[in-house]
Amino acid sequence: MNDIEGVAGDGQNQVARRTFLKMGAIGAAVFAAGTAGSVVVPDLRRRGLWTPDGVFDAASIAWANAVYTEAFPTSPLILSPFSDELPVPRALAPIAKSEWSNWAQPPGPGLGQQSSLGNQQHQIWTPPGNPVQDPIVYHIKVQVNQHGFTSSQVLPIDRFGKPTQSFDAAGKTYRPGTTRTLPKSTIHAFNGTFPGPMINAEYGRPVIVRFENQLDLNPMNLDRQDFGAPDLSFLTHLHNGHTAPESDGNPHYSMISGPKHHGYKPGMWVDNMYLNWPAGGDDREKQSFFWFHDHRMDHTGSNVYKGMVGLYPIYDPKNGMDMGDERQGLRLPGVRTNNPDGSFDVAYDIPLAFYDCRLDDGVTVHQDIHDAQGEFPDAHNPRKHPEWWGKTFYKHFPNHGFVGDIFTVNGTAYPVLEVKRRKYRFRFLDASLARIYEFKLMSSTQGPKSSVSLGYSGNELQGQYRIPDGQQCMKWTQIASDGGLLPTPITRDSFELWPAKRREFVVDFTKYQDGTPTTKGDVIYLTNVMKMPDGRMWSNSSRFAPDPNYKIPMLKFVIGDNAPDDSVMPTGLLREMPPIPTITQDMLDNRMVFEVERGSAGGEIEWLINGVPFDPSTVATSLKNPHGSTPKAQQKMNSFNLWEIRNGGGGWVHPFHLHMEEHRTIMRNGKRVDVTQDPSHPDDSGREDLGALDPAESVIVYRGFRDFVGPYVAHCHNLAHEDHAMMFGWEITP
Ligand SMILES: [Cu+2]
Repeated sequence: MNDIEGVAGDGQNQVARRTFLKMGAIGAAVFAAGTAGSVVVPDLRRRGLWTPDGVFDAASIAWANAVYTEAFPTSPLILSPFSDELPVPRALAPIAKSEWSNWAQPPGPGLGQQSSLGNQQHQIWTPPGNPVQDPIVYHIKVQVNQHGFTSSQVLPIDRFGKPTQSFDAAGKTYRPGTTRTLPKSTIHAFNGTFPGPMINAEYGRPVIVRFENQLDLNPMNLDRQDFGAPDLSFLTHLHNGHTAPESDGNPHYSMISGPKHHGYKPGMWVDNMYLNWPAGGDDREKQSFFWFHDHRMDHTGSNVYKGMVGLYPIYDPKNGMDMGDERQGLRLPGVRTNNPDGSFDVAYDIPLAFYDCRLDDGVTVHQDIHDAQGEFPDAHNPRKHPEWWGKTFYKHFPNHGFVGDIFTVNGTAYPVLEVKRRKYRFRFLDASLARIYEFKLMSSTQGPKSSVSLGYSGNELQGQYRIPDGQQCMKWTQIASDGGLLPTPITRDSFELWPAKRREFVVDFTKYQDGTPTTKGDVIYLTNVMKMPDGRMWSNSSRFAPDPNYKIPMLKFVIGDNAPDDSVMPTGLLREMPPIPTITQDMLDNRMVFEVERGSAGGEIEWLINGVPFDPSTVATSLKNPHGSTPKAQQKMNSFNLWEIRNGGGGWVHPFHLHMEEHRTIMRNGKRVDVTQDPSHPDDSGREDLGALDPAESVIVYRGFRDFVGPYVAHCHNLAHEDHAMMFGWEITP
């Protein structure tokens, strides 16, 4: 890789082989980054974690660990939960050809037409077998704006739940017990909204999204606070589209090709081509729900938390199978309206994006090693920021990750949705940095009580409200996971939702699980029963040490009027799975092996894969497989292989995401799960792009590498881990 600006062949970064051998595991990490002339190097050096000969300075590590004592504020208590309506997204309108064809640089298939940099080209413009037609063009501007999570009054509280003082931007201090209106939080977001726009896509109809960086414009002169990529660059990943590298928004690509930078800077644009074409042209590889989010190296977490989230349901019109029309095909809930602008909306088919946040209390010191290293100099950290009271708080901690104490759905805290008495389809997305949820449908006679009023304090306040008398009243019918429709539906009492995962369910609001009909005015709570006090993992869930008192209502459904319903509760085949070949011992022995672990180096590089932090300039190397070889993470185009992902740590969970194609889980913890299911992971039966790894678990997945060539990544989707280099590069070769 000799095309990284300014770092190629930099002899200063070379580590003497002798030194490397003495250094052991930590040294290996340094060595790998150093010899590759990685662009990571200057960053580490800037942070005081790198010395010229590539050896860590012990004192700097100790210092780094000391400042990583994570202190988070307690958000003010929302006094009137379940009064704001759930925002139900509407489809974004495309740009008419008469308009985009007059752009100074319209989208096109030619060399230099893929971005404003003029050095990129779409690998595929028209998918094989598709009619040659213009893609549908959307224009999404990455903008500064502001967002409110609630319209309710709030009561500022401390970590013990006691009323406490609060502040405002003008420097005023308010006495404990004073209720307040929350200021809006500054967001960096797609078209300036959180969540961002929803694109309703269809297989067979390619889409171009022109993402244009306008983050330098700040017409309202909003205070950007002290998180988000400091250089205002972005990189959008459609998670998990079957997408060419130049449109995939991954840092292994962006650092060595295209922008040759962390992302696209203000003033730049990039046309991401979403072919809406299944891997290998195989209908069995079709998916149903993507989302797009920022993927800028080192700041993915802070950019996503600052609002860069968009929704992308994808429908399958072939034979009317899953086209948003409940009278056709699988007859899943959905009533479709075709809009004059070419977009379409589907009623009774609702995406739900989950996101947890913390709001500044004005007394928690903002500290983060990056503050001392030149990021956000205007914040003058470490210090308190009473002027930011009530706005989103985030610091770029590598340690336990980040969990919020206010839970939101589609950008609103504790919303309410009136539903008709009929079936609905819900598309769940965990857009949180680290939080894992476990959802049940519950009824409650006495309704939500604030955790403060129930006597809780500290981490037990997370989620703010509980339903002490909550009882499960309905079951879920799961129809899809990350990889699209499951082979057959799964009936569940509860389900887990890990970061970046999607799962889809049909809920019948006409009756309870015991068969009793619902009546108008009945209330059902979407309830989180997984307690996760920090980014490490859950402390209590249905699978491990259930806490019957932890029942956090997140969304209130109110049963409304009857409505026509032509949908059918699915029972049989949804979608045939693509075939898996006979797995031979030889294939297993030759697999690639990647182990995610918490390294001993601490500080900025404690999260490692195969002993090394992410180096965007090169591909990873497998650990030694049973065959005795250590292959490079390179695959020939149109090949298939087995990859093992191991969680090397006992006390952590990692949602591990593989870009590009959906995989099938073949083995979990040494047992075949394609033959006999693991009850802890029932949807291992479908296809996924994110392996949920419990502590010390391992999975062996079967993957395809079709249709495109070039660099991709795989990484932990706990975004604090990802931003601390728990990622590796891999590539598809011609
Ligand atoms: Cu992780």
